[in-house]
Amino acid sequence: MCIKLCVIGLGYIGLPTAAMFASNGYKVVGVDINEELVVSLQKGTVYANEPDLRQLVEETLNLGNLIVSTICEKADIYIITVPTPLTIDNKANMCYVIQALENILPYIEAGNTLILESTIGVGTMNDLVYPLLAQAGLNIEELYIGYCPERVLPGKILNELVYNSRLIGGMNRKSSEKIRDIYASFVKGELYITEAKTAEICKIMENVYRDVNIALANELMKACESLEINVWDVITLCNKHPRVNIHVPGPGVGGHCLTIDPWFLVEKCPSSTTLIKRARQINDNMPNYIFEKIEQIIGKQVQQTKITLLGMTYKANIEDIRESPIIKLIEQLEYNGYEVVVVDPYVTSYKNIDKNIERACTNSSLLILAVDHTCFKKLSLSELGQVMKQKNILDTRKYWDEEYVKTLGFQYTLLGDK
Ligand code: SAJ
Repeated sequence: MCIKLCVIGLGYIGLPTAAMFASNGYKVVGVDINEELVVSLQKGTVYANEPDLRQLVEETLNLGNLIVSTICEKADIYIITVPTPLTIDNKANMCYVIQALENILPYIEAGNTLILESTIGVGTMNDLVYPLLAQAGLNIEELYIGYCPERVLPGKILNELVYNSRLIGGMNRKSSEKIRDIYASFVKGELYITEAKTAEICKIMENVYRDVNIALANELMKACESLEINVWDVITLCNKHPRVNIHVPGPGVGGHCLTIDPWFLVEKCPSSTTLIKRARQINDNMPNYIFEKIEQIIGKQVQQTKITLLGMTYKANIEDIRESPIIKLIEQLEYNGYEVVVVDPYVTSYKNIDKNIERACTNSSLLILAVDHTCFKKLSLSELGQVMKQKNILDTRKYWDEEYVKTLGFQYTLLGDK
């Protein structure tokens, strides 16, 4: 008989996870509170732009191995993949996790497995999940419970779901082993068993590591600007050292992970996380730094000044705009009276978007490479330069070749250069 699995939360992680289990022998019910999303999935419409995801979801829906609903059902395994946002004062907001647990409570019974994948603060399994189940009258010793954080990179989700290693922090050994066997149905990476608390802090630290390193790259970039050194050369040369890996500076850090997870640790251990907090602040301030650079380039001439941005997603080649630093930059420019037009083929509905690149550049005083989408390589800068009011370019990602852009008659400013 087929094992039934219920995935609560059909977002960036939940939908691919549900489809993956559904194509590997499980009968999966995907549950989401968003009725519009569920109805469109039921009709077979998949909006996700993640490579190969649409096809996998369509296949599993058509075969009936995946069904979607707004209501939880009785199952053998429950997996929670809901968002864990921040409160206004940068604390972990567990309301969706609690809501998901409450939805499961009427159905879960002895012998079932409960897995939490959402990023959570250290101690959440012990202090929130187990007590909530116990208070509902369940004997948690008769369940298999564990924390198994996702680790996949947007843009490569399906591939990384299969090939990345995973951590499994079970409530006890038998829970961890049970959960390991469940993921082994499609994961080809290693499945490491550890304590729930260890898995919780590992998940957060992986993103902290990246955030702090990006802040370091952004600090180096500012230092290089003031010392009139090209930061991109510095990074390339430093990274020739076998144990150095300086990250990439840019207009800021976005997405639902690096901007949020570090705060979960700061909340728990404020006195020992000053570096982590400072890194967050440095990265959060980058749109402001770019704004000041823009004013240096065009000289605070706000009246009827149009600025064109290439890209507004939180990183290259994806459609996700959550916590994008470019949105903060757009807002700051508009607040200061600039006319801002954005070209981003991955984004359809945002007030500043213009699909027509030539119209977006017409009369513009500055073209900013904000997100390094590969598709911008096809643009004809020489044609765009002809319709611009002033031929200024600000490149925040070392996207173009300086010499080439200058031969087209542009004033070229590279972030992190002399
Ligand atoms: N960025 C830089 N410089 C860099 C690297 C990234 O400015 O050198 C910026 C990006 O432009 C973007 C932000 O940082 O705005 C975050 O991008 P990312 O590619 O570092 O990470 P995410 O948020 O897309 O995904 C991360 C991943 N974590 C790690 O690589 C440690 C992913 O594996 C996690 O599953 C995901 O967070 C998550 O859900 O936690």
